[in-house]
Order: sequence, then C-alpha cells, then structure tokens
Amino acid sequence: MQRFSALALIRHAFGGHRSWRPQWRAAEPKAAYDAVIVGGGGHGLATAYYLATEFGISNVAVLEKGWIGGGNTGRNTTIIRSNYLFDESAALYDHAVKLWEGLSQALNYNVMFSQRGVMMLAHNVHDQQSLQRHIHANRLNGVDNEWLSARQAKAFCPPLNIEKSMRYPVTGAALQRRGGVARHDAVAWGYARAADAMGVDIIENCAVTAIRRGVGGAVEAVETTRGTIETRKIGVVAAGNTSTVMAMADLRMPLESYPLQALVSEPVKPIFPCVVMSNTIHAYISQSDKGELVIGAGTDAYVSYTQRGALHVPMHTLEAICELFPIFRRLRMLRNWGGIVDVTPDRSPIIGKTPVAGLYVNCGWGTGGFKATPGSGHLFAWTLAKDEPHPINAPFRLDRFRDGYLIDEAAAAAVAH
Ligand code: FAD
Ligand code: PYC
Repeated sequence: MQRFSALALIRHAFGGHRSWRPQWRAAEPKAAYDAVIVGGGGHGLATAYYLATEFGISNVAVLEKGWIGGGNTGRNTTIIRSNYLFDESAALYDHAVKLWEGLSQALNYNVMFSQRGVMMLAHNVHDQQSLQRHIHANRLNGVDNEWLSARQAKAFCPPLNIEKSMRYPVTGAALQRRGGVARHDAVAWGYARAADAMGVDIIENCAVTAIRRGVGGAVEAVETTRGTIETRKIGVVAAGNTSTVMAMADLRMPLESYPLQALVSEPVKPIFPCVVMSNTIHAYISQSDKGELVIGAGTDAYVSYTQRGALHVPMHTLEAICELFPIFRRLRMLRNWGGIVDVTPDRSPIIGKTPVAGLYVNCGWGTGGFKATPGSGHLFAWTLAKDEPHPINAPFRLDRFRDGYLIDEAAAAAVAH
C-alpha cells in the first residue's frame, strides 16, 4: 500500500499547490488491440476513457511518443468557455463545459475545474458590436453570456485599468460566468488513471512511425518504435503532428502548424479573481492555484514545428498586460514555453471519419482545444465505436473543406482565439 506523508495528505485533500500524480500501470504493448489511439494528450486519453466507460471497448492502447500530457495538454493556459458564435460550435464547446462540471466526480480525481468567469474585453465600437453579437447568439443557444460596462468589468476584476487615457481604453466586456480554468496535467492524469482502471493500456515512449493498410486500403496495423501493433481502428489525436501522422496513410490534411507561447509570473498571493481576454490587444491572463499569473501570447507568424516560438511575441503580450493591469508591472517572469498547434482554415476542429477505412481523426483545435477535452474525447469515442459521427460532431467533418460547409469561427472572431 502506498504511504502518504502528512503534508502530502493535506495537499491532496485541499487540491493544494501540487496535486498528487496518480498511478497507473506501465503497460507493455500487446500484439493486437480493438482500437489504437495515437497521442496521449487529454483528447486521446479522454477518448480511450469514454470508449471503455460508455461503449464497453477497453481493449484499447493509447500510444504516446513522449510522456502523457507532455504536448499541448500540459502547455496551455487552461481557459475553458463555450461562448462561440456559430450554433455548431456553441453545441460542441458547451457539451464539453457540461462534462467539465461533473468531471472531478466522474474521474474521482480533482481536476481543479474552477468556474470563475471568463471576461472578454471590448476596446472599440467594432469589439462591442462583435461581442454583443456573440452574447445574443449564445443566449439563443442556451449558453450564458452577458454584457458589462467598463465599470462593471472593473468591479468584477479590480486590477483592471479602465482609465480613458489608455491607448486602447476598455469600453465594456462580455462575461461568461460558467467559463473558467482547470489544472491541465491533472486532466491528463485523471483520464489516464480512470482509463487504465478499465483495462486500457497507456504506452509512453512509443511513437507511431507508419500506418499499414491491407485489402481495400483499410488500416490493419501501426508500426511503432516498440514494434508492430495490429488493429482495425486507429484514432489519430496528435495535435501539432497530425499532418505527419496522417501522411503515413497518404492523406493530406488542411492544416498548418504554428508555435503558440505562454508564460507564468513568479507566484503571488491570490490577486486575480477571474480570466480576462483581450483579442484586440492580444492578451489573456488568469491566476493559477500555485499563485502564478498565467499569461498567453499569440502564434508566430510563420509555420514551424518548434515547441518554443519567437521572443518578440510574448514581449508584445507583456506590454499589453502591463497596460491593462499596471499593478503587475514589477512582477518577474518565472518561465515561458511554447506548444505546436494545428490550425484549420476556418479555425474549427475536424472530428470524424476519413476516406481511409478504419482511420479516424481528431485535430485542428488550434489555440483552443483544451476547453474541449472531455467533449472531444466523448464525441470521438462515439465516432470510433459506432463508425459514424455523433450529431454534435457531424458538422466538423473533414470533407467540409471540399464542399465548402465551413464553420468560420476565424471570420467570426477576427483573431486566432
Ligand atoms: P496534445 O496534448 O498535444 O496531445 C497530442 C499528443 O500526440 C502529444 O503528447 C504528442 O507527443 C503525441 N504524438 C504526436 N505524434 C505522435 C506519434 N507519431 N506517435 C505517438 N504520439 C504522438 N486551449 C484552450 O482551450 N484554452 C487555452 O487557454 C489554451 N491555451 C493554449 C496555450 C498554449 C501556449 C498552447 C500551445 C495551446 C493552448 N490551447 C488552449 C490549445 C490546447 O492546448 C490544445 O488544443 C489541446 O491541449 C490539444 O489537446 P490534444 O490532447 O489534442 O493534444
Ligand atoms: O481558446 O480561450 C481560448 C484560448 C485562450 C488562450 C488560448 N486559447
């Protein structure tokens, strides 16, 4: 039996500054599985969990080339919200928010989901009109979102500067109170432990290097750095690397990969009560339970597979943060990092079947897929199990880029987020 120190028990009980990394088996790959998931991020692990719990398919392997959660799942700024413009997107992301609301109970593990509110700032008439359009569209879809004046925004988030002398003064804000944050690696760990308990094999340090196809082109196996694994169903959830994995099955994807960066400040006492985003001056910020201010930057302007990004990008973000929150000017940066995000032309994900029998893909979440993790896993598991999409993910099919039925959140938001 595992022994806990008193301090560790206290931290565990209060979800304290280090949540306890749970244990799962270090599985050895078997020769064959009913389904193989390529990518051990939150989406891949959630897919395996729902395959086992909702569809009774537990002879599943999750293959991860590094360590689970070491991709974008462990690198993002954890903003969770469902205030998207189009009906299809609102349904998709709100499905996820509803699952977030019961996730710690379902996994019996504290993912530290905190619905502290996501506030999106307006700085000009165009922002106001765009955010108010989102508010109306969201309400029609049963998604909460409300308009705040600049004064109300400051009351909700006291460190916010609403002086008119700012270069881009705050003119109001849209607030989704059900939005918030969660602890990112806890999500990967929680799904991993629960999937493992159902019999799923989680295999780290195992990169997929080829996809083997048989009669009629259907998939029959993956080649990996740990040997050949036979399977009739492959779900690719390899954010940032989707194009290279899908090329193994001769499929060209409508994706570009960009570095996206984030950083944290030194830890301070609780000062920041919510999440604030400004698309116009490009800054987003919240405070983690460890006390660090979590700040995200934009994508680099050119495609790349580096997990770092150019230094001037976060520097611009910090200028914006210091103008919005002058009290943070003297804080020091603790660390910064980057991830690689897969971006589609309409900035909406692809979740579904492919022209190759037995090959399914879940990708293109770009800068915004963490919030979708439970919903994405649930819908992808449905698609793999039934060989057809769930009504919520049906519009997010790959061939929309051929027939033009786009879900153009890029045009709706006019920015990457
Ligand atoms: P990942 O966690 O990246 O998992 C994919 C896994 O596939 C990786 O672990 C990788 O190693 C593995 N893999 C790749 N190739 C292979 C192979 N050949 N064989 C085996 N394994 C392979 N989203 C939000 O909703 N809110 C935010 O605030 C937010 N902020 C972000 C900030 C930053 C800096 C970044 C980089 C991203 C942010 N995102 C945010 C986006 C979000 O992180 C991603 O959309 C989401 O985490 C994707 O999850 P995933 O499980 O699909 O990918
Ligand atoms: O999707 O809300 C989001 C987001 C914020 C920062 C990066 N992505």
